[in-house]
Amino acid sequence: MKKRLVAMLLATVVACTALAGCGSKDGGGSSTAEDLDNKEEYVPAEVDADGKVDGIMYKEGLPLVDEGAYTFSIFCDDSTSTGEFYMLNELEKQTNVKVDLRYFPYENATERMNLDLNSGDYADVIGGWILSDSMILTYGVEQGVFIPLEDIFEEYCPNISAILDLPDVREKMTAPDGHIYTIPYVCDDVTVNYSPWINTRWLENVNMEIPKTTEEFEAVLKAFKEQDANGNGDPNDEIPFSTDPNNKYLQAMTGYFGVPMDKYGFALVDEKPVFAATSAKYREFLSWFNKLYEQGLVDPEIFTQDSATWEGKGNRDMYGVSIAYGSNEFSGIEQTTTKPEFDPLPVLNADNGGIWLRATPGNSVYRAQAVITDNAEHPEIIARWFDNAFELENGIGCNRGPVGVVVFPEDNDMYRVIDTKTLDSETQEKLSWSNLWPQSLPKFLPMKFGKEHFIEDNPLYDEKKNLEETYEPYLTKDVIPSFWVQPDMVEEYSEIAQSINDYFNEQQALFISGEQDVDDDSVWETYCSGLEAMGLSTYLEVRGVTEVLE
Ligand SMILES: [Ca+2]
Repeated sequence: MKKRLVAMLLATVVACTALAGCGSKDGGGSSTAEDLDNKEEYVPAEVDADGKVDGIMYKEGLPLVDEGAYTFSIFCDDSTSTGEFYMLNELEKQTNVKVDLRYFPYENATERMNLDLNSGDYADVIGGWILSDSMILTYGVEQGVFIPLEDIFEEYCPNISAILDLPDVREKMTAPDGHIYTIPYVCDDVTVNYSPWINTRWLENVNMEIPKTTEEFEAVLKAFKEQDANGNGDPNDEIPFSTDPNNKYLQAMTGYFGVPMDKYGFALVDEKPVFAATSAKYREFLSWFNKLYEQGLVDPEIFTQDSATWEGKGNRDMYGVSIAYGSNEFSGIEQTTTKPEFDPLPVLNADNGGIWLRATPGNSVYRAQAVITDNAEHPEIIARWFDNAFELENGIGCNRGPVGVVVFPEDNDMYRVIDTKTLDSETQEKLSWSNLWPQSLPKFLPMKFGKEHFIEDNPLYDEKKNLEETYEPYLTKDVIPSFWVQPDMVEEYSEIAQSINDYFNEQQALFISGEQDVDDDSVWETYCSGLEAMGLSTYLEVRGVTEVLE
């Protein structure tokens, strides 16, 4: 469950980096850098004789307020099977602050957030993977709906300030107008996020080895389709290849042809970012993958199914290969101490230039994860509430489970993590990762803390570690660089980025499914000129990418 949620989160954040998520296009016209920096200076209030700021918040220590004195609302995308988040209740006990949490599944949350923002009836905090850089720019820099936080952090938030002082963090968090609009979310991260996983039991059943080239891969998929690979007696219920509907990552396989691409069509070639969505190599990938599709080797619902359908088929042992963050997301096989049936599909054609895009350098700074809006009364209470959530033992609670219940301090700053399977099933569920904390919201543990300070009673087999080790020799050295759009370009860029991204995805589906013939030069030309007509040159200029790969 843990890995599965991380998966969803990571996928979506990548999406948010360039995606223009905002529905509002009437943000007051174009702005210049000068007229943007006229936000009211934050003036810290006096502290009264009770040690309270504004007569409500204790400036230091816990609780933050007197009982019943303050409630704020958080809107985010998330889910919980119990209807509660364990650590939110713990934080309420510590701070006396009540949280009115409004959460929606990722699929519906963006639409709901846009409705709220347009109506003016939005929450005090908006957070999660539904936020994006362009929303920070539109609603923060341009409109002032999201408020600048740097002075509040400076005045009241020692933990957040320490996080901002970590290498590169403050720089990445600071918007082009010099303000910080979000609560920082800094964490250890994986070098490979979404990748194909192959069923080794099926391979044994069809008597084949793990494929190493695109030709061998095709032969394996054919064997999966033609034989009773899952061994249930029915030779026709196998689906050789599928992918996570929310994180398809199909274009990543252009790396097998030498161009490791991200979901926006950017790639690193000789470690330099280029736009590759009109390149011959991407076209070669599409043509290859269309042939797999035409032979019935690809899930016919790949472009239409939702997560539940994908998981359902995986749980019924119908998938030979699927792209996913972790194999248990779709296999339904519970993680144990031993290796699961699924292995990482190696980077194909590795002996012939096959390469994979490095997702992160091993850690990530998420700068569009939680904002405080101008509807919030006493934003400093909210900032301190997050600051308290970032205290070490609260961070442990949000990441692994509450201290004293799941995690126990030992000597030398070490913490023992018990096997939660030893607890009764109700407690297990209450303390499962997705019920600890809205995992789409910022949380914090010092870098590598889990690796260096946790002693696991029952360490689960780490398939992501196996994946990372398998891929490391074939990963790009760098990652696609992040960027901020200059304030005067925000509106224009948002619209262009949204249309280009939608078009890129639509066209990819049409080419793969064969509704458009990728091998027809005039069709390909029309696709390429479609991108140009949408403002590709402006899009690339804003992102500082100068090369369009041919
Ligand atoms: Ca079968």
